[in-house]
Amino acid sequence: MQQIAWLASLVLMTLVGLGFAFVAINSGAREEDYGRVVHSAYSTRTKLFWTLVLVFGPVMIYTLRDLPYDAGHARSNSGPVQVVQATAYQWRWELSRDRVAKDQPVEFRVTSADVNHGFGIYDAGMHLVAQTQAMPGYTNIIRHTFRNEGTYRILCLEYCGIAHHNMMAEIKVGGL
Ligand SMILES: [Cu+2]
Repeated sequence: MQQIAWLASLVLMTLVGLGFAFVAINSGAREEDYGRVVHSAYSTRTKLFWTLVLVFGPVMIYTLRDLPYDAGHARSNSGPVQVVQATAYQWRWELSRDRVAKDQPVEFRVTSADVNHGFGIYDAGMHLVAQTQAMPGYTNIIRHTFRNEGTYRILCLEYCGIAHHNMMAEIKVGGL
């Protein structure tokens, strides 16, 4: 996915660069019939606008479906929701429970007692499975259904001071 995003950015940056180069090279030329140029520029602009709407509208709707916020909600029929209250401190996590069952939705209610932190859940292979921000005065909710047993780690994703790297907690997923 990162690779695709990078390639797409590269192609688009090249196109923008070529556009600038085209304008720079042709900036010396004088156009007599200004009205004709205005007309064709406006019609190009209209076409470009609708092309962008038609291309990026569906892309936006398609990619928004990947947002995790409501994922557990939609599947909450697959079992009772297990609630984990998570509070961030400089520099530790406080979890209301450290064991949850697999294949049942877990609702993490994440907040902070001091500064902003990032709440990231990693699997045994250190792949990020879900994340949200831990903010003082707010409770951010993420729902995640663990499909694999094992020990997951919670790491802070936002630099929060000198011992930021020590902010680690474990949560065990298995049969309860
Ligand atoms: Cu941190």
